[in-house]
Amino acid sequence: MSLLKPQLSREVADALAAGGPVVALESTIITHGMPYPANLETALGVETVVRDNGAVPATIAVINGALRVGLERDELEMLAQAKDVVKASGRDLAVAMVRGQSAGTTVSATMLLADLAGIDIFATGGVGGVHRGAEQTFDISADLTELGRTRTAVVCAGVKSILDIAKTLEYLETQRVPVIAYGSDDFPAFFTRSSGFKADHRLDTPEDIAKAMHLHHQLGTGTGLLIANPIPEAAALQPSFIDNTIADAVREADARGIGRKDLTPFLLGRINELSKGKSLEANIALVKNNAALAARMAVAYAGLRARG
Ligand code: PSU
Ligand code: MN
Repeated sequence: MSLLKPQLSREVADALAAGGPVVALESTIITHGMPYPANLETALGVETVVRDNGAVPATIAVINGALRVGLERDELEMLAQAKDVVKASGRDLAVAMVRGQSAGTTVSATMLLADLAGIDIFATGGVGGVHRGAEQTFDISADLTELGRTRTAVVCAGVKSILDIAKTLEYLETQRVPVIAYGSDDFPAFFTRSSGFKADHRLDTPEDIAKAMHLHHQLGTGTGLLIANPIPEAAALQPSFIDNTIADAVREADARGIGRKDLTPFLLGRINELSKGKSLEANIALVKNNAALAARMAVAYAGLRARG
C-alpha cells in the first residue's frame, strides 16, 4: 500500500522538486491557539519571516477534507475565523477526510503531513508535552510520541509551564529525541528564556543544527529533533508574573473539569485573558523568532542534502 500524498501548493511543490529550503508551519495555533485577528496577522507574518530568511513557507491544514501543504490567503482567513474547525492530531486526520471537515493540525499532525510531503523542518511556538498531574490523568501530548517516530526537526521556544517540564524532558529522552537549545545552556520555558532545567545539548549556529539533523537522519534513528529557541530578551515575560498567571489558569481548568484535547486551548486562552494580552504578544514574537531560525536551518540543510 502506498502512502498518501498531501496536496502541495505550486510554490511548495516547485521548491521541493528543486531541493530548495521549505519550512512547515502548523495551523492549530491559528484555529485554537490565538484569538482573531491576531491569529491571522501572526500566520501571515510568520510566512513573511520565513521568506525573508530565504525559505518557502508551507502552512499545513485540512481544508474541506483535503490534506493541504501551502495555503492561500483566503484559506488562512477561513481557518482564522471559523468557529467549527476541528483540532486534529495525527490520529484525527482520516476521520476529518471522510467527513470533509476543515481542521487545524497540531504539531503531531503537522509533522506527519510534513514528512509525507518531504519537508524536514517545521517551526511553531510551543509543542505539547506531559501535563501537570499526568501521574493521575495520563495526559501526555501525541506531539511527544510523534517526535519519537517521525523525522522532523521541530523548532519551538521550549515548553511552557502549563506542562510538567521535567517530565516532558524525561519523556523525550525515552523517545530518543535529541533536545537542542539554540545559543543557550538552558531549556527555555516559552515565555521566559530559562525553565530552570538544562537542555541536553547546545548548538550556536543554524548551520551546526542542520549538520546535527543530517547526521541524526544518516544514523537511521528514525526520530525527530526538538530545537528549543529562547524567546528574544525584549519580548520575554517576568517569570513570577507568568508563573502565577499559569498557576491560576491550571487551577481553573481543574475546578471546571476541563481535560483531554480541550485543555491546552483553554489554558492558552485563559492565560491570554489573565495576562491582559501580554502572553499573546510574547507568543507572537517567539513564533516569528522560531520561523527565522527554522528558515536559516532549512537553507543550511538544503545545502548539505545537495552534497549528499
Ligand atoms: N502550545 C502553544 N500553542 C499552541 C499549542 C500548544 O503554546 O497552539 C497547540 C499545538 O498545535 C500543539 C497542541 O501541537 O496545542 C498540543 O495539544 P495537546 O496538548 O492537546 O496535545
Ligand atoms: Mn492531551
